Amino acid sequence: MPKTALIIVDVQNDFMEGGNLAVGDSRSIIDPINALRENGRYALIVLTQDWHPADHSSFASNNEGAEVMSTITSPTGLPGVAWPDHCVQGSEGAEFYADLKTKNTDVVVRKGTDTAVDSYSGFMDNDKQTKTDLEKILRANGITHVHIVGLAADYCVGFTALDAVDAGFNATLFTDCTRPVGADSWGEMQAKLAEKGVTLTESV
Ligand code: VGL
Ligand code: ZN
Repeated sequence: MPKTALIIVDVQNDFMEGGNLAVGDSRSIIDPINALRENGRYALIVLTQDWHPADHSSFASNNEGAEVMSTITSPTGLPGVAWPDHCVQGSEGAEFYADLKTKNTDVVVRKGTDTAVDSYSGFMDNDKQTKTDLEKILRANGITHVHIVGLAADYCVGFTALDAVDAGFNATLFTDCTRPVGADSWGEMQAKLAEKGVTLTESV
C-alpha cells in the first residue's frame, strides 16, 4: 500500500513578497497548498525550514566584495549563490508564512544550520556529507511516496525532490504549488527532475 507524505518546503516570510529573498508570485501557491492538506490523503506532513546562523557562508554580506546573486565558492569548495541575508535563526523572516496552514502534528525539519555549507535539499547539505532527519522520519512512518511543494522551485524544492528519488521514494512535484527564483535555473532544474523520474503535474 502506498503511503504518502506532503513535504512543504521553506514557506517562510523571507521567500514571500516583501521578504529579503522574495520569490515572484509566491502568494499564489498558498491556497493550493492549504487545499492539499485538507484532502486527507497524507499520512504525514513535513515542513522544512531554512534556518541559517547570521554568519552563514551563503550570504553575500559574509563574502567580502561579493555581489548579491553572484557565484561564490563555499568554505567546503562548492560553487554557490551569494544570497541576500535570509531566514536567519530566530528572525521574523525565518518564521513560516502566517497564511500557511500548519498543525502541531506537522514535523518541522530545519536545514542550513552549518555556517560552512549551504543546504538546499531538505534531506542533506549541498556537499552531501550531513543528512537532516527527514529520510529517517519518512521511513519511520512507512512513507513510500512524497508530494513536494513550496519555495523555491529551482533550489530547495527541486533539490529535495531529486534527493527523495535517490533515497528511494516516489516523488511528485506540484507545479501550481511552487514558484522559482529564476526562469533559467528553473528550466535547468526541470530537466534534472525529468531525468531523475520526478513527476511534475498540477495538484488539481
Ligand atoms: C532557498 C536560496 C537560499 C530556497 C534557500 O528555499 O529555495 N533558496 N536558501
Ligand atoms: Zn537559504
